[in-house]
Amino acid sequence: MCDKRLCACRKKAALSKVDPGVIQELEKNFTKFSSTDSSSLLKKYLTRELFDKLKTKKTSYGSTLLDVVQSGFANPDSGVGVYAPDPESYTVFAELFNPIIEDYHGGFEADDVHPPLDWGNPDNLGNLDPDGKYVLSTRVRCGRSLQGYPFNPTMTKTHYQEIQQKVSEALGALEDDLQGTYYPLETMDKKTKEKLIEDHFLFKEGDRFLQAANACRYWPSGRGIFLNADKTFLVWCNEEDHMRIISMQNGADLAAVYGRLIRAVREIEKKFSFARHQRIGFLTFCPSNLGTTIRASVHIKVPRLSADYDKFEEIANMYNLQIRGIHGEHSASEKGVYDISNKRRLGLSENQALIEMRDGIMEIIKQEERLSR
Ligand code: ADP
Ligand code: DAR
Repeated sequence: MCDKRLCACRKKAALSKVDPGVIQELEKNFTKFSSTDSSSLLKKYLTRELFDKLKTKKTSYGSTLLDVVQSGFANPDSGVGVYAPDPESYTVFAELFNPIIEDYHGGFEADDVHPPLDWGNPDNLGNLDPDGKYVLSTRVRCGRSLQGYPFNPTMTKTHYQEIQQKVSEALGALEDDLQGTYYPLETMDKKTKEKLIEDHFLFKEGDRFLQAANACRYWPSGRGIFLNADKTFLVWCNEEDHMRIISMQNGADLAAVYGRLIRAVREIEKKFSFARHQRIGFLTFCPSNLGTTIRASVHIKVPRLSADYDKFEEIANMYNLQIRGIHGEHSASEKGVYDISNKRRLGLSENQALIEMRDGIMEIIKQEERLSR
């Protein structure tokens, strides 16, 4: 992707100064943000001193501090508040990203190094709820960025279309239970789209955090979803990340879901070079997904435990679990069903992340059972 001409452009971009208009926009928004209540990690770590230090920096892709913080400035209710506009921004703006990364991933310090990829043996994870009393469905996903491409705010329409072409071509060669069809969002009818979103297969549209991060330009061009016949293996193209590789099915057979994801990634990685940093692992648009990029979740019915939400959250925090609503991030629970998943993705292996999720879910089930006696 990075031909000589492009590399020369990038070198020039890195040496050029940040546009005065960008600095003016940054100053205006920082002043407003400074007097706005927010519990985001951006609010916690972007001091005036650090802001002054970073506002004149630029990556070779041309990304500035504005590209990093604009979503968090516009959405004070963000949890994290920053995104990486390109792979290099994790280095150029490290003084802001590193404390946020350490805080989010539970102590991954600036001199820590993410461990090598280790899937482990999925068979060891078993079925979390063989009697089907609590777990409705299980999903394990990871993110992958194609080497040589920037991330959303810095991508051109051609980038989106090129990535879609490469991804759909590679997925079209998958066989057996991974065989399926790629559906570009551009040609998907509204009814099909709404049904896929309602049934938890397709990503939601109009996420205000992504919109404010300039992650939805040219929408829906270059975006789409790959589905196998059973809808147990899916790949999202160019939503938040270049690829989200997803395995999911009804029930609690974590071993089967995780085993399918491993098989799929091992097939897909034969076709691409993924962006991976020697210290922070696989690179993603959001720092909350770095490292393993793994989110392993269950949709679980825990009406008794969730009745005391503080206790519910306390147990989740004890096991490094994150509670989401039924339609994922920033959504509400329905009929006592929650999306519970591992929170940490960086500083531990894929295998360790799955074990951490399994142990946490088993404790949640144990607590719900205790309350039902
Ligand atoms: P991610 O960042 O992993 O994509 P989101 O929170 O955006 O997660 O959720 C994406 C979609 O996946 C949502 O529709 C959500 O309901 C669905 N989902 C997540 N976990 C499960 C699960 N265990 N079973 C069924 N659907 C799930
Ligand atoms: N909404 C942003 C992102 C948080 C992590 N979730 C992602 N990347 N989907 C926030 O700062 O809350």
